[in-house]
Parts: sequence; C-alpha cells; structure tokens
Amino acid sequence: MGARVGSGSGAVGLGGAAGQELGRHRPRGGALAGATWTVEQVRVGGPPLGRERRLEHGPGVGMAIERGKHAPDPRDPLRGVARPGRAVGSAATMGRLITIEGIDGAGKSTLAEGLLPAISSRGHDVSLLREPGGVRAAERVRELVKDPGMTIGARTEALLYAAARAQLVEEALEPLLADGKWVLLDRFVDSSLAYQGAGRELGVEAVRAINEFATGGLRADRTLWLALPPDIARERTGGRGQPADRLEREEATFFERIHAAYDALWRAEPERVRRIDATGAPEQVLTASLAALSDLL
Ligand code: ATM
Repeated sequence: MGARVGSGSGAVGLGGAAGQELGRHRPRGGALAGATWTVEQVRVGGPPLGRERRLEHGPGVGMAIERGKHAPDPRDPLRGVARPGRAVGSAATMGRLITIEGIDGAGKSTLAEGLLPAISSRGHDVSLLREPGGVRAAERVRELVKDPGMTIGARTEALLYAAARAQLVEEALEPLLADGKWVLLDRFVDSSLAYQGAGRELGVEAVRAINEFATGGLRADRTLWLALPPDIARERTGGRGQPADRLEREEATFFERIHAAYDALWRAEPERVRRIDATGAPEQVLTASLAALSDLL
C-alpha cells in the first residue's frame, strides 16, 4: 500500500513504483511543455512562480521559473534569497491529477474504485481523495454543506467549497503531486463551476475566480466527466433509499443547469475534459475512462 493521506478522511492509497528524481522537470502545458531544464525545484500544475505563502511555508529550498522571468527582478525584495518551493520528480515520475466529475448518480464512486487498481497496476502510486473532504478540515466542511438542517446562502456555499478545496490542495494535493504521486480526485473545481456557478446561478466566471485563489491555479491533468441525463441520475439516486442531502433536495432545473454547465466545460476544454457516456454498465464506463487516460498512463 502506498500513501494514505489525511487519516480518517476518506482517502485511499495504492502503492506503485513511482520513484523520485529531483533536479529535472518538464513543465506541463502551454508554451513550456516539452522543454527540459536543470533546476532545483519548480512548481507543478499551478502558476509557474511561487505564491506568497510558499515563500514562508513551502518545504525545501529551490527556485521557480517562468519563460521570460528567469532574470532576477531588481524590484523583488527576495531576489537572491533561496525560495522554498515544491520538489518535483522528472517527467517520468511526475505526479498526475485526475478528476472525476458529474451529477450525483452518474457513477463516480464506482468508477473510482475501478480506476484505482487499473492505474496502480501500471506502476503509478495513486491515492483516491474526494471533495469536499480528503483532509480533516475539509471533511468538517463537507458535513456542514451537506446538512439539510443548515441555512447556507449561495455565496457562502461557494466559499465553503472553495475553502475546503484550498485546504485539500495545500495539505494533500500539492505534496502528493510534488512527490510524483497520482491523485484520483472525486470532484474538483469543475463541480463548483457547475453547481455554484450554474446551478446556483452565481456565474461561472465569478466562481472560477474564487477558486483560482483557493487552488493557486492548480489544474487537473485530465477530467473525466460522467455524462448522464439528470432524469436518469435522479432515478438512480432515488433507488438508493438514503435521505437526500441539502443539495440533492434541489429541483430538477437545478440539475439541468449543472448538466448543461458540464457540457459547456467539456466543449470549452476538450483536451482536458473528456466526456464519458455514463448511461452504460460500470465496465463500459471504466473501459471508456481508461481509454481517455491512455496517453497519460
Ligand atoms: P458527493 O455527493 O459527490 O460526494 O458531493 C457532495 C455534494 O456537494 C454533491 N451534491 N449533490 N448533489 C455536489 C456538491 N458539490 C458542490 O455543490 N460544489 C462543489 O464544489 C463540490 C466539490 C461538491
């Protein structure tokens, strides 16, 4: 067994063969993809330069790089000072963040259970985490936001999800990814964009902005959207025989807006977001999901 993050927090870890080779990193995405530098440490996934709090609390000593910003900025009060940053592995051992999205009843948990051993068997050390949750403080937020007896306004709700996410990123995601681990995450920022941005009608861009702040810009390497018409999802969750939580009590139009938002997110970013037909059997969903991850595996 590999890493277990946030004990008592719903995290599951499976061991793999991910070693770590410090000193070489191939940044992902955009203009920097494909290039190789010899540096001590750089950030993974987020904006190339360290965030302020990392300058105080980040582990280790390193440097951050960004094309066109390699030379020390004479106005930078910290120039010449070693900057704590994130240790990362080589391209071969770099961590990956895979998120699973969809409305309740789409089969996220079943898919995650199937993906875990499949990813692990390919030699990756993979942990399963969920949102909201995954670490203690975020699990407490989860109890709060799901409680049907709680009065929570739309903005409060968006901020609570973002707060839980910020803690998960700092306490679990960043350390795991920096250590070359894979993380399978049941919901991430797209959930907030769909549920709070569209479902609650706060606006996708407004919700995106608070989440940029919460995550420091951390992005999923791949997102599996389990696409299921809301009426089928409702039939499935109704059959579970469990009392509906605060969000599940919402009316059909709420979930239709969420479904439409996921669809728009997929169309806007088809490379990252992969649409998986969730109407089929679990084995079909797993096969389609593995195909959607094949270039990363
Ligand atoms: P799960 O039931 O999938 O674990 O998610 C918890 C609920 O929180 C889920 N409710 N329903 N229906 C979706 C909702 N949620 C949001 O509204 N925004 C978010 O950012 C996240 C992560 C979850």
